[in-house]
Amino acid sequence: MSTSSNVAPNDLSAFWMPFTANRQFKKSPRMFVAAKDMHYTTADGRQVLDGTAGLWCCNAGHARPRIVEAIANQAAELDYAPAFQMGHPKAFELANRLVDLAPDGLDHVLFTNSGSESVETALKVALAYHRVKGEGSRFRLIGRERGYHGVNFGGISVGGIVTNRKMFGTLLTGVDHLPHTHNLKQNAFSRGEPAHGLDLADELERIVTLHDASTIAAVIVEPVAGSTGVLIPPPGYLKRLREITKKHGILLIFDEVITGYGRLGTPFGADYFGVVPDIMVTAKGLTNGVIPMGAVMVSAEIHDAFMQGPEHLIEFFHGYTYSGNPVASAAGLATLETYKEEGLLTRGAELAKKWEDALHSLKGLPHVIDIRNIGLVGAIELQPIDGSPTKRAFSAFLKAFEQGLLIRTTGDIIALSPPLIISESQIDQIVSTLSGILKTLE
Ligand code: PXG
Repeated sequence: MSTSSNVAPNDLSAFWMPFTANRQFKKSPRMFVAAKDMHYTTADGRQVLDGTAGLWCCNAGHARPRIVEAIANQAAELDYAPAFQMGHPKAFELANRLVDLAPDGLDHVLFTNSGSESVETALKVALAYHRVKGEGSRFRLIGRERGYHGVNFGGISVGGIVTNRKMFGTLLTGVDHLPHTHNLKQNAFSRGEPAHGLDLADELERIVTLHDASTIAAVIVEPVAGSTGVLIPPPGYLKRLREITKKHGILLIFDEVITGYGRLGTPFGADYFGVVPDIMVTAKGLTNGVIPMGAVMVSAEIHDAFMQGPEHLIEFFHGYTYSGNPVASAAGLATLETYKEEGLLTRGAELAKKWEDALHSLKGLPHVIDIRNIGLVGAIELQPIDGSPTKRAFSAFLKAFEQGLLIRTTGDIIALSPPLIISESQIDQIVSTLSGILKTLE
């Protein structure tokens, strides 16, 4: 039985695990076998409080009845319908619901199966849009240092995490990067948006001057960079990117794979920051992480630019076998219903102050060099062990798991993003567990 706690290492060899130290893991595996609401159950029967909503995706918590039921019913009723040249009602219904939820101006939806595919879709829409408008010279894509946009070639090209890029050759050509906004010197221990760094948005003007606006198709950023350790922009930063892109006819893409579906206490990061992009990339929380699905929302202007020419011709040569898959669509509809019924897309705003105070109470503990928070996202940055970066935070991860708490670490940063159903006492539990661990770390 591969679900027991004492699985022999040989049983684990076939699965080459993603973003995992495979040999280390397989020597001492950590297995979840069940989940309900705020907790996982381990193979040896322990309860583990989910401090990360899985991987930033189970925003409504685990095994929520409406979602479970919707998936089962849909699989029995219509398991699959061809995605090309055929349709089924739930994909259209879900697209309509998403347009209702998205900021005004984002009126059409393309479905994918992951954040990575949503990113590729958005980049391709942006390039093709300029071309159908007769501006095919706009081929450049601008990302940001420390950005994470999934693992496919477009995403790692505009992304800015060196370990994800350096093994893979020339990537996409014609890509440039904005500087990241992380500034420990001036902004450490900021509560919410940090004060310094607005001028970093003006770097976009420098990039436009360097390449000329007529060569640039789009700028893609995460409203809050998640994977790279919760980097929160200073006030006005995203507004300024919006102004500059608009001025130069460049599309602005928000990658909301993490910030979407309530994570910041608003439906989307665009709502939190009051900035509407031309394209919004989502996934994860769309189906509560239960069934893989992504959705890319685009403006009517972009969509309508493609709807020219003879009506019998395909307007955009892109899509996936599983775009708008019936079971995924049913999961998405049930997830949105659950969010609505329980007010989860704004619950993060109600808890934000409690969350902020709880996290910042860890200031002053050993090795803690920064604490960041926004909505229901948090990060605790640790001083790396000299010569052994990542070890200190990873050992915090292992200790937390032993003590019944799931956290995420990236480099020497602990990232937290609990399900939006978390209670105040569970927030206290996260912080007191971490407090104990930080005091004992090497
Ligand atoms: N964009 C952003 C902003 C993401 O955070 C992706 C795209 C890619 O999504 P897929 O579904 O293809 O993985 C992501 C994914 C972490 C962590 O712990 C973050 C992600 C995935 C796994 C772990 O920070 N983000």
